[in-house]
Amino acid sequence: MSNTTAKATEGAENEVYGLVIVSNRLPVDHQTDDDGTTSWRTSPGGLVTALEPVMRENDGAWVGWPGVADQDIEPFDNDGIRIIPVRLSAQELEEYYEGFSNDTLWPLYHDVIAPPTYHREWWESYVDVNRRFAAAAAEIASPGGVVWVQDYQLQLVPRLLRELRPDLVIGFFNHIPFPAYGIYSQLPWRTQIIQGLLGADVIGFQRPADAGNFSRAVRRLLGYNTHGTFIDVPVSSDGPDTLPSGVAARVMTTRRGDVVRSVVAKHFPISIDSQSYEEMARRPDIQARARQIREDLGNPKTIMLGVDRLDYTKGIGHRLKAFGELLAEDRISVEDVTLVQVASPSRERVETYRLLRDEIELTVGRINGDFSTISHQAINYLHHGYPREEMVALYLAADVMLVTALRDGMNLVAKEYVAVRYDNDGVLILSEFAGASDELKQALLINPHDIDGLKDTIMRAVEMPRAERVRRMRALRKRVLENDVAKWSESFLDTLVNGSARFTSSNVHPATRTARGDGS
Ligand code: GDG
Repeated sequence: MSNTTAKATEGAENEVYGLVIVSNRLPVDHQTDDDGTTSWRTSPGGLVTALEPVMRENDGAWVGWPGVADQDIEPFDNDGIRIIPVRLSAQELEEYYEGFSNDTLWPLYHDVIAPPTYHREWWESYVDVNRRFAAAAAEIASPGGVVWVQDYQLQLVPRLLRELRPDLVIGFFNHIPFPAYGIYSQLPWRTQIIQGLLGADVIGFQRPADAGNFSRAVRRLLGYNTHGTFIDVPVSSDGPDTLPSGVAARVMTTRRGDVVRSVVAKHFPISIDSQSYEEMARRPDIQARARQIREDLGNPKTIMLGVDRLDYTKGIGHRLKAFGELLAEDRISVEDVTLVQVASPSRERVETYRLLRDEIELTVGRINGDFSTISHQAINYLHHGYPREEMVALYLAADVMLVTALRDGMNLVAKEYVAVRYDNDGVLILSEFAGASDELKQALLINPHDIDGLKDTIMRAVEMPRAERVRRMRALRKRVLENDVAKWSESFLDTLVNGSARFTSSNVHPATRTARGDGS
């Protein structure tokens, strides 16, 4: 990141930072020990894994909610990252987070797999909380600094932040899909959300299709011109003198003479810290644990594995149905094949998630009741969160990895499985509705709604000759090792900081040219 300066000013009161990440949840968890002392521990999860290395390198600050309600917590340092907590009340958590984020936006953006709930109070809370996050970022970003806002909980922040600090360079990344207009248009606040996002200079999505859906929504709702990945956002200011200074302006004059901010809406597929997964997999203690897992499962010929947050988007029910039918039809037996399903607890205060848990556990109970023997269990169902070491041991032990999402922004589990398999063995079954399928073409791609197709693919995976497994896994590994999370963030930040190839000496607006100081 060439243009980013870290910590422009030192001092407790008015520290400012050249790179600020803003996300709903901070990458730390509050811990209370037995003796009552409290401390912070870095929390696991896709986004944290993704951004931690970039933050350390750039000595940046992270704005977000610390995970405890109704508490004012002072900024502090954690593992080389400055942490800026934003206070949320218990009621805001209910309305802004569990309500609008997880029960309105989440189901809507995942193609209404579950019905979204629309409540005006939830929306009002979403606006209030987004305003607070924007104010917190505005306070600590250095002049002309870079602010990178994460995910669907904070879609109004880019515009609110631009209003407060027009000098900033603002990026936004959407970790979940962006739906087609026919679905998106249900949202009563569809125009406000689009306008909120357009406050950013670069809006990143997981897949080209997501970026396309967003640009179409902008055309339909606001009538702005789009050209490929560029969107012309009219500048409402009165003239060059009132335009903000700094590279953030990105203002240009179109051929028709309109003065516009050129916003990029493009795919930047997220990834993982691939090397660290491989390194962990090579550790003798983790390999011993993987052997132990196989033994504890009764040394089956094939271990199949699913790892998901217990979420209705992940298609856990579909995979259980396929597995149960294969057992019922005697195409597989519990002596030969066992399924380990890690379903980590998630959003347990949202009703849809409680119902999903009941449904999944009923299905698991039925399949185990019908097919397990004293010595062999059909499904090992684990409703826990595990340390990363245990996850890696499970990936190493698994002959077949099942990713059957009905809709998923990317799915990092698929990439983690591939990164771990330095032995070039193992078969990945991957839903074409997960963003990862755009890149991981050598996986066995499936449509999870097609249960017969899924069953045939499971059989193909179970019976796949070693030579084919190795050929496929080699190709998958090349992809995941080359395109890791460092490359993802570099490519996003590079587009954000250095702008796009669209600016030429003839179309850059004079105010932007002066601010850049490069005459180009
Ligand atoms: C969202 C989007 C997108 C799960 N259980 C445990 C555990 N995990 C880890 C996995 C993986 C992460 O959580 C889950 O990431 P996913 O990508 O699979 O899914 P979401 O949580 O839905 O994430 C998704 C992602 O954002 C990033 O942009 O890919 O599409 O929905 O890293 O390993 N980790 C540990 N114990 C567990 O029990 N340690």
